Parts: sequence; structure tokens; C-alpha cells
Amino acid sequence: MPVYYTPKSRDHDRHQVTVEAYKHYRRNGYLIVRGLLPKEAVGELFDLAERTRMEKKRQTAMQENGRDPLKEEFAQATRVHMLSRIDAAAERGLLNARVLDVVEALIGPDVYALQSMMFLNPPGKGGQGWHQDACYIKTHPDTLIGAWIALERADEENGCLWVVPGSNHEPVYPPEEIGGGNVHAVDAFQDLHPVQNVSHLDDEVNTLSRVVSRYPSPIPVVLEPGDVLFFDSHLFHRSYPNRSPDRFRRSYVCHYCNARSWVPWDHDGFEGDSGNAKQILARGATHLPHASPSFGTEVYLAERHEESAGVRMMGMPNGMMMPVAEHQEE
Ligand SMILES: O=C(O)CCC(=O)C(=O)O
Repeated sequence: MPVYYTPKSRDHDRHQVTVEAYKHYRRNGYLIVRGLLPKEAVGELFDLAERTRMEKKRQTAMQENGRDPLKEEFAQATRVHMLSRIDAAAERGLLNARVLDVVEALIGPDVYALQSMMFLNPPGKGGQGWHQDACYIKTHPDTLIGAWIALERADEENGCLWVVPGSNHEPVYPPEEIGGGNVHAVDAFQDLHPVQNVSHLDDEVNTLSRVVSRYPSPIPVVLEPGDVLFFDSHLFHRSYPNRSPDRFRRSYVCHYCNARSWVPWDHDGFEGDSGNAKQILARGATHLPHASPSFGTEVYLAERHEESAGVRMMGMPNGMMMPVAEHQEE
């Protein structure tokens, strides 16, 4: 009896993406989903941001007392990477089912969760100049996507993200300083030129700004708590320092890719030929090595029968071809 191939979906408060939203993402390279995270999920991440901030304050105080001078750089940071490897709430944020619902629709069905970053951005701090995320994290095929989760209002004053709609159709420009960086197939392009100082706040020295200037004006992404911006890893984007006198700009930013991609990257380094084994399988299935959640956060993976199923096209009585799953014998 043929079984139609139906990639996984589970009952939870599932967010389903509209066809219009999917097309918007493909066309423009970004998608804003308003109110995607429920209050409780935002609250948990906001508390985590506060715990992180207080820990930094404590470390700064220790340092001022001369007890821990080497922590200076860490204490100055406005963002903290990979809390999801050491904190259960941060892991729940990275693997939030409603965020993954959208990622599944945009680049899935099989999803790796790669990276989490907690941004604190106090008044006067933060900001990152024009860049494309794929130049920092290589995935082959190139399927990286970012999810920027607002934990409080983000606007022009406190340093929200700005994006260049449509720039997702550009290749990734190789950063000269790191010998081309993570750009795929550099030699396959005739006129792909290197850029200097990507991510630098000053457009005079960050030469990716010259490519940005060929587009209509970039747009600010103003978000309320619980809104999420999904953005393609080729999209030109940036943020500015927080100019507000008294507001923070806390946000939680995560990166994912299709779990059928080779990922020669891991935040903490990796041994061997790939970093795949360090990436959490967050949806579906993969034939590649992968990690599981460390704190037991539930993820919706393919059922065993789906995982072991091959798919072939089969002629139907009405003359149409249909994809049909073929199960391996147990
Ligand atoms: O939120 C920010 O300030 C910068 C985030 C960003 O550009 C990124 O995650 O790629």
C-alpha cells in the first residue's frame, strides 16, 4: 500500500506561513512575523537577558576591584554568543517551535539549529555595519537563515536592524581580510570583487556600502516584543549603536540552515571534516551527523517510518505522477 510522502508536522500552537509571506521572503530576502512568540517565551528570554546583564555587571565590578582584569573584553561586550550551549532557557529560545515552524517553511523541511546570540545593547553601545551573514557561517548548499527575536521594542533610536530589500539575490562578496572568507564558488564568478571591512560601522571604510548604494534606501525593521524578523544570509543588513539615553535594545538572534547541508563551521571549533556533529537537528531528519538538545528541549523530528522512507515517483490511475514513500523492511 503506497504511503504519500508527508514531511513532518506536529500539533502545537503551529504557525503556518502563507504563500504570500513565502513569496515575500523569496523576493525581498526577509520576512517579519508579528507576535510570533507568546508572552511567556519572550518573558523567559528577557529574564535570561537580564541575568546575563547582571552577570556582566558583577564581572565588571570584580574587574574594577582589580580581581579579574582579563575579563575586560568580555565585560565590555554587548552580545553574548551561544548561551544555548550552557543554559536551558537559551536552548528553549533557539528551539522555539513557532520560530522553527517558519524556518521549516522557508528553508526546510529539515532544520539544523546552529547559533544563538543574546544582544544587550545598552544606551550608547552596540551596532554592526553592513554585512552578509553567509560570509561568517558557511553552509553548503548555502541555506543559512537568521531569526531576529525582539525582546523589547527595537526602533531607529535604540539601534534596530536595517535591511536592503532584494539584496538577498546578490552573491556573497568576499571579505579581503580573511582571504575570501566563507564565500562559496568564488572562482565561478567573473566579476565578483572583494570588499573591505565588512561589519565596520563606518560606511567610508566598509566597502560593502558601495554595493548597498546601488539599491533604493534601506529600511529600518521596527519590532515589538515577540515579533521576529527572518532574513536570508545573503541579505545586506546592519544595525546602529543605541542612541537612546535610557533604553536598552535586547534581542535574541539565532541562525539555522537546512539539515541536508554540509556545515564546515562550529562556534566552539570542530574536529575533523565538518562541524555537522555539533549542530542540533531541530526539525525533520538528516543523513548527516548531528547533535541533540542538551537540556531536553522537545524538537519535532521525522517519525522513524518517514526517516527510513525512500521516495519515488509513481504513476497513478488518473495518469498523474505522485511522490510515494517506500519503507525499508524492519
Ligand atoms: O542585532 C544587531 O545589532 C546585529 C545582528 C546581525 O547583524 C546579525 O545577527 O547578523
